[in-house]
Amino acid sequence: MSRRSVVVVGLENAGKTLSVRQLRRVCTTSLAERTAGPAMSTRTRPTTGSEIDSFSCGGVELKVREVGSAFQLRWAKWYGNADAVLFLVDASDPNAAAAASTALFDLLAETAAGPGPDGGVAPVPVLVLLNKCERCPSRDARARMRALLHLDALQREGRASVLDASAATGEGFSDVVAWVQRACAS
Ligand SMILES: Nc1nc2c(ncn2[C@@H]2O[C@H](COP(=O)(O)OP(=O)(O)OP(=O)(O)O)[C@@H](O)[C@H]2O)c(=O)[nH]1
Ligand SMILES: [Mg+2]
Repeated sequence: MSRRSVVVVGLENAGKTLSVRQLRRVCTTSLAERTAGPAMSTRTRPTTGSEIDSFSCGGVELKVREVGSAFQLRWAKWYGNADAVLFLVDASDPNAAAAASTALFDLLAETAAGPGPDGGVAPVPVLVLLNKCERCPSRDARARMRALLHLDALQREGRASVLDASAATGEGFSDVVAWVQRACAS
């Protein structure tokens, strides 16, 4: 089975750990099992450093590494070996949007730089996950968050993909898995 590596980054409390749990759940169980089985626990602990989980997903062995915001200045260290990067945003917290936007633009500068004398990493596909979307059900709230993060322009320019999701309810995660599989297939 081929192996692929996914890196999950984002500000503190954005939902990185729960998203990895949800990703594993969608990859390793059927919809019928998820519907009939017990709800997934949403309790997490803050991650110190980085955490790795491995599971198979559509015939590929995925190694998923969460890297906490405390390591933000060193995130690029992990992009070089990644096939895909998920950037998690707490879409229900507009107060965190400015910091998230800065972190996202730094990330995109690093992931798009390509190898070169000035030390970039190979280009890697980036998915911005607007998490906790069940907390901001209104179209206006979602549009405001997209605007604060300049996501429409980033999508238009092909610099990042964007999906709404909720790691708590699982909403949007089949699309997340489909995106990861596409990114890892290329
Ligand atoms: N309502 C809601 N809560 C969520 C969602 N995703 C995560 N949470 C909650 O947000 C809190 C933080 O989630 P984590 O997954 O630990 O976030 P994290 O980004 O890994 O946090 P750090 O590792 O501390 O940086 C927990 O209480 C989760 O249950 C979501 O989609 N909706
Ligand atoms: Mg965590």
